[in-house]
Amino acid sequence: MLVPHRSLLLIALGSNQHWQNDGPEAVVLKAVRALGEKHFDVIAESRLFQSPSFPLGSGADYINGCVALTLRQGTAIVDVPDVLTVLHEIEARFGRKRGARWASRSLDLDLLAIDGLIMPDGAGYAYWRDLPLAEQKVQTPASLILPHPRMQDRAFVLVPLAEIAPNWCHPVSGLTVAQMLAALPQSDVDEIIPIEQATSL
Ligand code: A4P
Ligand code: MG
Repeated sequence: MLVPHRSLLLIALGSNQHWQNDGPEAVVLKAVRALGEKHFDVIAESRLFQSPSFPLGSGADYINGCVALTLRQGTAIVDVPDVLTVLHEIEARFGRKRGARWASRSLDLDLLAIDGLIMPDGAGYAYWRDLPLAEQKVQTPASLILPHPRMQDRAFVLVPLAEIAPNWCHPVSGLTVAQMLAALPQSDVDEIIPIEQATSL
């Protein structure tokens, strides 16, 4: 499937490991620059936030942020799966090694949404969204799932996303980002601290 003309891409960034001389905050900032280098125009950037790793005790605190992108004119990206290929290339440049699900990582780039696209289809999306927690730890999708099947569950995604796209509407639930965030337990949201207020890593 072709990336629809002028579509808005929402990306979540996360890091909880150093890469070379850079800590998680510098890695995320450099990754935003890398996204804007060639294939994408960066339309909006959230602040960065610090939070405990999920599941609790699975590693060091994370730095998270979100960006909104559009495809740059003339980019070689044409098909939707090409977007994920480019994100994986950028992750690899910053030392990402794929280990166990939710293992610590120097850079995670999740494609949250491309406009209101649902991929592979309604049933395929619902399978990944409804996967029990124990299965989520061991099963990994082989192809692109859109919207990202866990975005509605994650305060570390929705808090930064609400800064740049509060009115984006989930094509399956019909909820906006602001509504998904309001549906989370306050205790989850309270753990997501803007880095200027957090103790340094
Ligand atoms: N894949 C399919 N659809 C997508 C999509 N929309 N975006 C495939 C990105 N990737 C997608 O992803 C596993 C496979 O899913 C890939 O091969 C890709 O082709 P991954 O990035 O290797 O695995 P992951 O990051 O461990 O899984 P996932 O589902 O992205 O998990 P999360 O929710 O990102 O969890 N705690 C805090 N505080 N902050 C964090 O950022 N991140 C995680 C990772 C755990 N705990 C965290 C944080
Ligand atoms: Mg990921």
